[in-house]
Amino acid sequence: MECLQKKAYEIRRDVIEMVHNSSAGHVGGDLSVVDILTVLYFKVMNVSPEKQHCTDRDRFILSKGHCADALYCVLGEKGFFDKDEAIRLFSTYGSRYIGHPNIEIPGIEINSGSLGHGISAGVGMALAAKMDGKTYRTYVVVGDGEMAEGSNYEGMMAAGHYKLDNLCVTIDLNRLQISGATSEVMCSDSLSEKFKAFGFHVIDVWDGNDCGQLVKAYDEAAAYKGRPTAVIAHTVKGKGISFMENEASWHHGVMSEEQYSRAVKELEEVMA
Ligand SMILES: Cc1ncc(C[n+]2csc(CCOP(=O)(O)OP(=O)(O)O)c2C)c(N)n1
Ligand SMILES: [Mg+2]
Repeated sequence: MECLQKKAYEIRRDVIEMVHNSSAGHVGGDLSVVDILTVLYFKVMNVSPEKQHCTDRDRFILSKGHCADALYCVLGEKGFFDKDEAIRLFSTYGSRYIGHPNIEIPGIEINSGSLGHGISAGVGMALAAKMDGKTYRTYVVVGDGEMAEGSNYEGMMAAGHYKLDNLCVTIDLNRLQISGATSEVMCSDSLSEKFKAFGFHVIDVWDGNDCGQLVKAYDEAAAYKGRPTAVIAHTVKGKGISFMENEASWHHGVMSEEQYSRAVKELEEVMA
């Protein structure tokens, strides 16, 4: 297995541990976004614990903030804090590792979890870079269910208006949201056309759980000048655990001991 993909699977393993340990978290969306986060943090973005106060660091916003547990596992793996401590303390009373990202945690740029704000916040960061003559790039990850929030479209309009080619929005398109299929809850079809209409360069990644395909897309985004980029990543919610894949009930499902053992076994077989 390719090195980056292997890391994504190791992080999946951490996510399963964190979610099982806490009986909390959003395992379905974590497993769909893990490859995107792994590629961004370990291949694409100029971020590190040493550079966390450097003004030229790239900026990252997990707009689908309910998947904080996946982000904590990635940030821990990257060395921003003790990953084992985060796994142990996630969602426990008094812990800073709460269920949605917050800026008390090293590496987190902005609080999120109230869906629909990440694109606008990213526009602000990207516009600030242009105004200050800085070269950093801003990366935002949104969910497809989240695209039902109207505020996203104001952010997209501003990104296109200001030609923010230093902004890259990734849509984790897993076709499910909290209570069922996006097609039933609130249709999120034609996202490519919607982003294009607001002036984005759009890249479809047909397997958004394939690190190789994601790396290519982010290389193209970084090279593209004059427009912001939207990477539409076609993912599988619950990816990697057979009984969780494409099942809305695993949005924030809690595993029994037997399910936990099966999940660990399945991941270890892939990584072997
Ligand atoms: C403003 C707001 N409304 C509702 C919610 C409750 N909520 C949490 S997750 C979620 C579904 C998100 O679905 P999607 O963006 O597709 O995420 P994913 O499938 O990647 O988990 C909802 C509605 C919220 N967090 N914020
Ligand atoms: Mg979704």
